[in-house]
Amino acid sequence: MTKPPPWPKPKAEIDAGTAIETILKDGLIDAMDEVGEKFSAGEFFVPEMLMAAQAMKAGLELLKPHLGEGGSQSKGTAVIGTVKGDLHDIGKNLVSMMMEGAGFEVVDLGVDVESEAFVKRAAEKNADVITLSALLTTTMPAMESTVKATRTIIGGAPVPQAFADQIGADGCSADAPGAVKIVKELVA
Ligand code: B12
Repeated sequence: MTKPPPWPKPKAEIDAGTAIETILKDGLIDAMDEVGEKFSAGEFFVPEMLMAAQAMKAGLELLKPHLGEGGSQSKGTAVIGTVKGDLHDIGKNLVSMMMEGAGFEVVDLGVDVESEAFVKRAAEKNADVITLSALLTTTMPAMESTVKATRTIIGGAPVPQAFADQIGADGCSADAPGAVKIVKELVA
């Protein structure tokens, strides 16, 4: 039987006082990268990736209480999820945990999430940001459709283009025909 790799032991490292970032990076994330490399090389298959995922999830649960930086007042609300067609959730969960730790309220929609669901939940929760995760090159286009679904154009008598640029709006117009023109361009 081949010798098992030196699996990271987060509990022992936490108890030993190792920096949380070190445990996360050198222990968990680097180990996962190795799993990915072995999968690419045809040495590991989906069951091995699943086992690694379970180990990583267990490790992250141990690290979770140590990921915060305090503050009881909510700094804002984020809707998070993994895009349609994609089942990877470890990175998304980590982002979620760290954002919670940093004081944000996080609404986690899980994996395989439709663009419309992000937009709907963001509206319901009056969210400040939508946070999309994708691990497959084939699911990256699903990010674009969500971003497109959340395009914002602004206008009104006092509103200049410079303000749209400043706040990251997708377009700005001084009049209604201009609004229609921009919307047409955005949905084209
Ligand atoms: C574990 C794993 C799985 C597990 C997932 C379990 C789970 N619950 O997540 C399982 C076994 C289910 C799986 C399945 C598949 N997988 Co997979 N998987 C992996 C693996 C080994 C690790 C991913 C991981 O969790 N990394 C650890 C986390 C912490 O890192 P991360 O996700 O990158 O997240 C970090 C950053 O990206 C970032 N981040 C993540 N999300 C977000 C969001 C925002 C907004 C921001 C700002 C940042 C951010 O922050 C995170 C923390 O630093 C990777 C290889 C790799 N090293 O990435 C392959 C990998 C992603 N999988 C791959 C493949 C091909 C598949 C399958 C198609 C295999 C198959 N033939 O069935 C299926 C697809 C299933 C599907 N429809 O989704 C390929 C993707 C290739 C590609 N370029 O598209 C990879 C790269 C493996 C490889 N080398 O070929 N997989």
